[in-house]
Amino acid sequence: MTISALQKARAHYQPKLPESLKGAVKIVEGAVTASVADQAEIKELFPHTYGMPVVTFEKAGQAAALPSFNVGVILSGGQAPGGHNVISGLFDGIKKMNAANKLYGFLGGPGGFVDHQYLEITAGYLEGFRNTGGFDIIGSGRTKLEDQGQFDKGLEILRKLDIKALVVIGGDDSNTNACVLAEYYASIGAGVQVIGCPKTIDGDLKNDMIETSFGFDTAVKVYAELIGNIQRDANSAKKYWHFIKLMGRSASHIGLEAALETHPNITLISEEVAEKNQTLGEIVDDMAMIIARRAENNENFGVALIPEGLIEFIPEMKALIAELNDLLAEGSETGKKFKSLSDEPSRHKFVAGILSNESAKVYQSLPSGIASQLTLDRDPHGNVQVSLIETEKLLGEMLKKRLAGMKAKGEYRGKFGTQYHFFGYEGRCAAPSNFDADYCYSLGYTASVLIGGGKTGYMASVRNTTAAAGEWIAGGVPITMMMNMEKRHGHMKPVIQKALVDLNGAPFQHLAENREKWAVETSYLYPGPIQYWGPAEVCDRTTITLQLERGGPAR
Ligand code: FBP
Repeated sequence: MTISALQKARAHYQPKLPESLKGAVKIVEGAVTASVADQAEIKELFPHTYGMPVVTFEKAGQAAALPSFNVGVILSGGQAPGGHNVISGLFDGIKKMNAANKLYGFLGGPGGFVDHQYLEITAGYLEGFRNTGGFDIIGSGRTKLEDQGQFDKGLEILRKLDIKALVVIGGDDSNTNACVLAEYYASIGAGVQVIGCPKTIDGDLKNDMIETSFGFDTAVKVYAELIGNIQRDANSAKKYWHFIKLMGRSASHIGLEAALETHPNITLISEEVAEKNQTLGEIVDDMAMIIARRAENNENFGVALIPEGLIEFIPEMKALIAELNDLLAEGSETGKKFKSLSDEPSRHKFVAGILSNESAKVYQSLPSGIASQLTLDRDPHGNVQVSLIETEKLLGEMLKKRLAGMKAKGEYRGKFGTQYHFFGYEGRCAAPSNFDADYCYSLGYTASVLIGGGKTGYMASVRNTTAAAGEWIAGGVPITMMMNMEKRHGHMKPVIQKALVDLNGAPFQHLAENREKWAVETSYLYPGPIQYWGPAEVCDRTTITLQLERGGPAR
């Protein structure tokens, strides 16, 4: 295989580990835990894995000799930079415990576990993947691991390969499922441990014990570089407004961090839109005011960041989407009828006819292309595939009309040229930043220590991440501690609480304090590309979000 010069040099990078993981490790148990909410229900649903203590690792004098064991690993959901380093840390950790230990990777995500598709990850195979982006070492997938049949099927292959522990690398849904699996295996005395690792570029799997999900750091730095480049172009050509949609299915952490890194003119935050109960029309009005104010200064250009999940946070759109989910559900009569119509105008007419009056009004006010995107197939979790909805174009098109109206009334005298972008896939497989390379390797290594310590139902946790890597605190957090009950597909289910943008938190407050100035003035920041070698303040810096959340300055 031919590899790039960067890959060649990067292969020699030795990720930094917390001091506690550098030699023999002692596992120190803290106090018992409780779930973040709905304690009675969660306790009843997880009798074997509820209430376990948080554990932290400390340096020990000597490592206890362990008999050899085998481990399985699954990559679940969307790609995130650093997944290969989690696997490298896990591999090195278990090999250090006993050179005869083996690591098996299930292929193509949870589906590979159920269908018994796997490969052994050997030292030679792993070599080419260290410090690289992507999940191609074993592939990923979005099969939901949630019913007993799948768990039993998976147990067959675990038994065949003599696997003692399974590591699930995934987001909130995948780790919820990992916890259910841990509980099930404990309840039947299967003798298999299950450990989770916090992954997602979306940054919404975090809490007091999990400071950030891996991949967020790298992905958002890639987007910030691109946004900075576009801002410099906009400020040079002075003729376009750039509408940039940023990935992040639900929470707006990516948009918020990208804004803190680049100071664009407009940043929409979905959580704020929901809090203010804003309509699409009101969002467009606010944006039009900023465009008009910049035009008064002859600045007929700008950059607006739009979170991918926005559409589902606008109350009227949320109601419309919920109705569409029910009406077009697989197997429903209306869903079947809809699918039987082949041309777009008949589908549009049919949908408008079955919606409630309120939602029909909203639906019919949308450009037809966007309306039809709302009716596209849902993902396996029943979610609208927000990455397929061109919200950036929707806003741009609505603004064109709004500004034309303002012009007719003499309220706007500018020119409005648009460019549209969507950044998501550009960042999900980027070569991990030093932070993600170190953090992921530490998470994988931490998972190996949890396995060696006989833990199950835990998520690997590495904290104090704004300090130097040597001072990071490694350990494990019972997954049940992060759970609450939520309604999913009409039923109350135990799930890991998703972390949306906290409007009272320091990162959002920093944006709120500065956005008026960033809107009208052109005070762009140009962060440039991720640097892998050079001064620590450039190469090892974490995200501004993490820094502010941990009480630090915004830089
Ligand atoms: P995960 O939560 O599984 O990590 O995936 C996140 C994400 O990148 C979202 O930001 C995005 O909406 C989604 O995946 C897109 O997934 P896909 O490429 O499978 O459509």
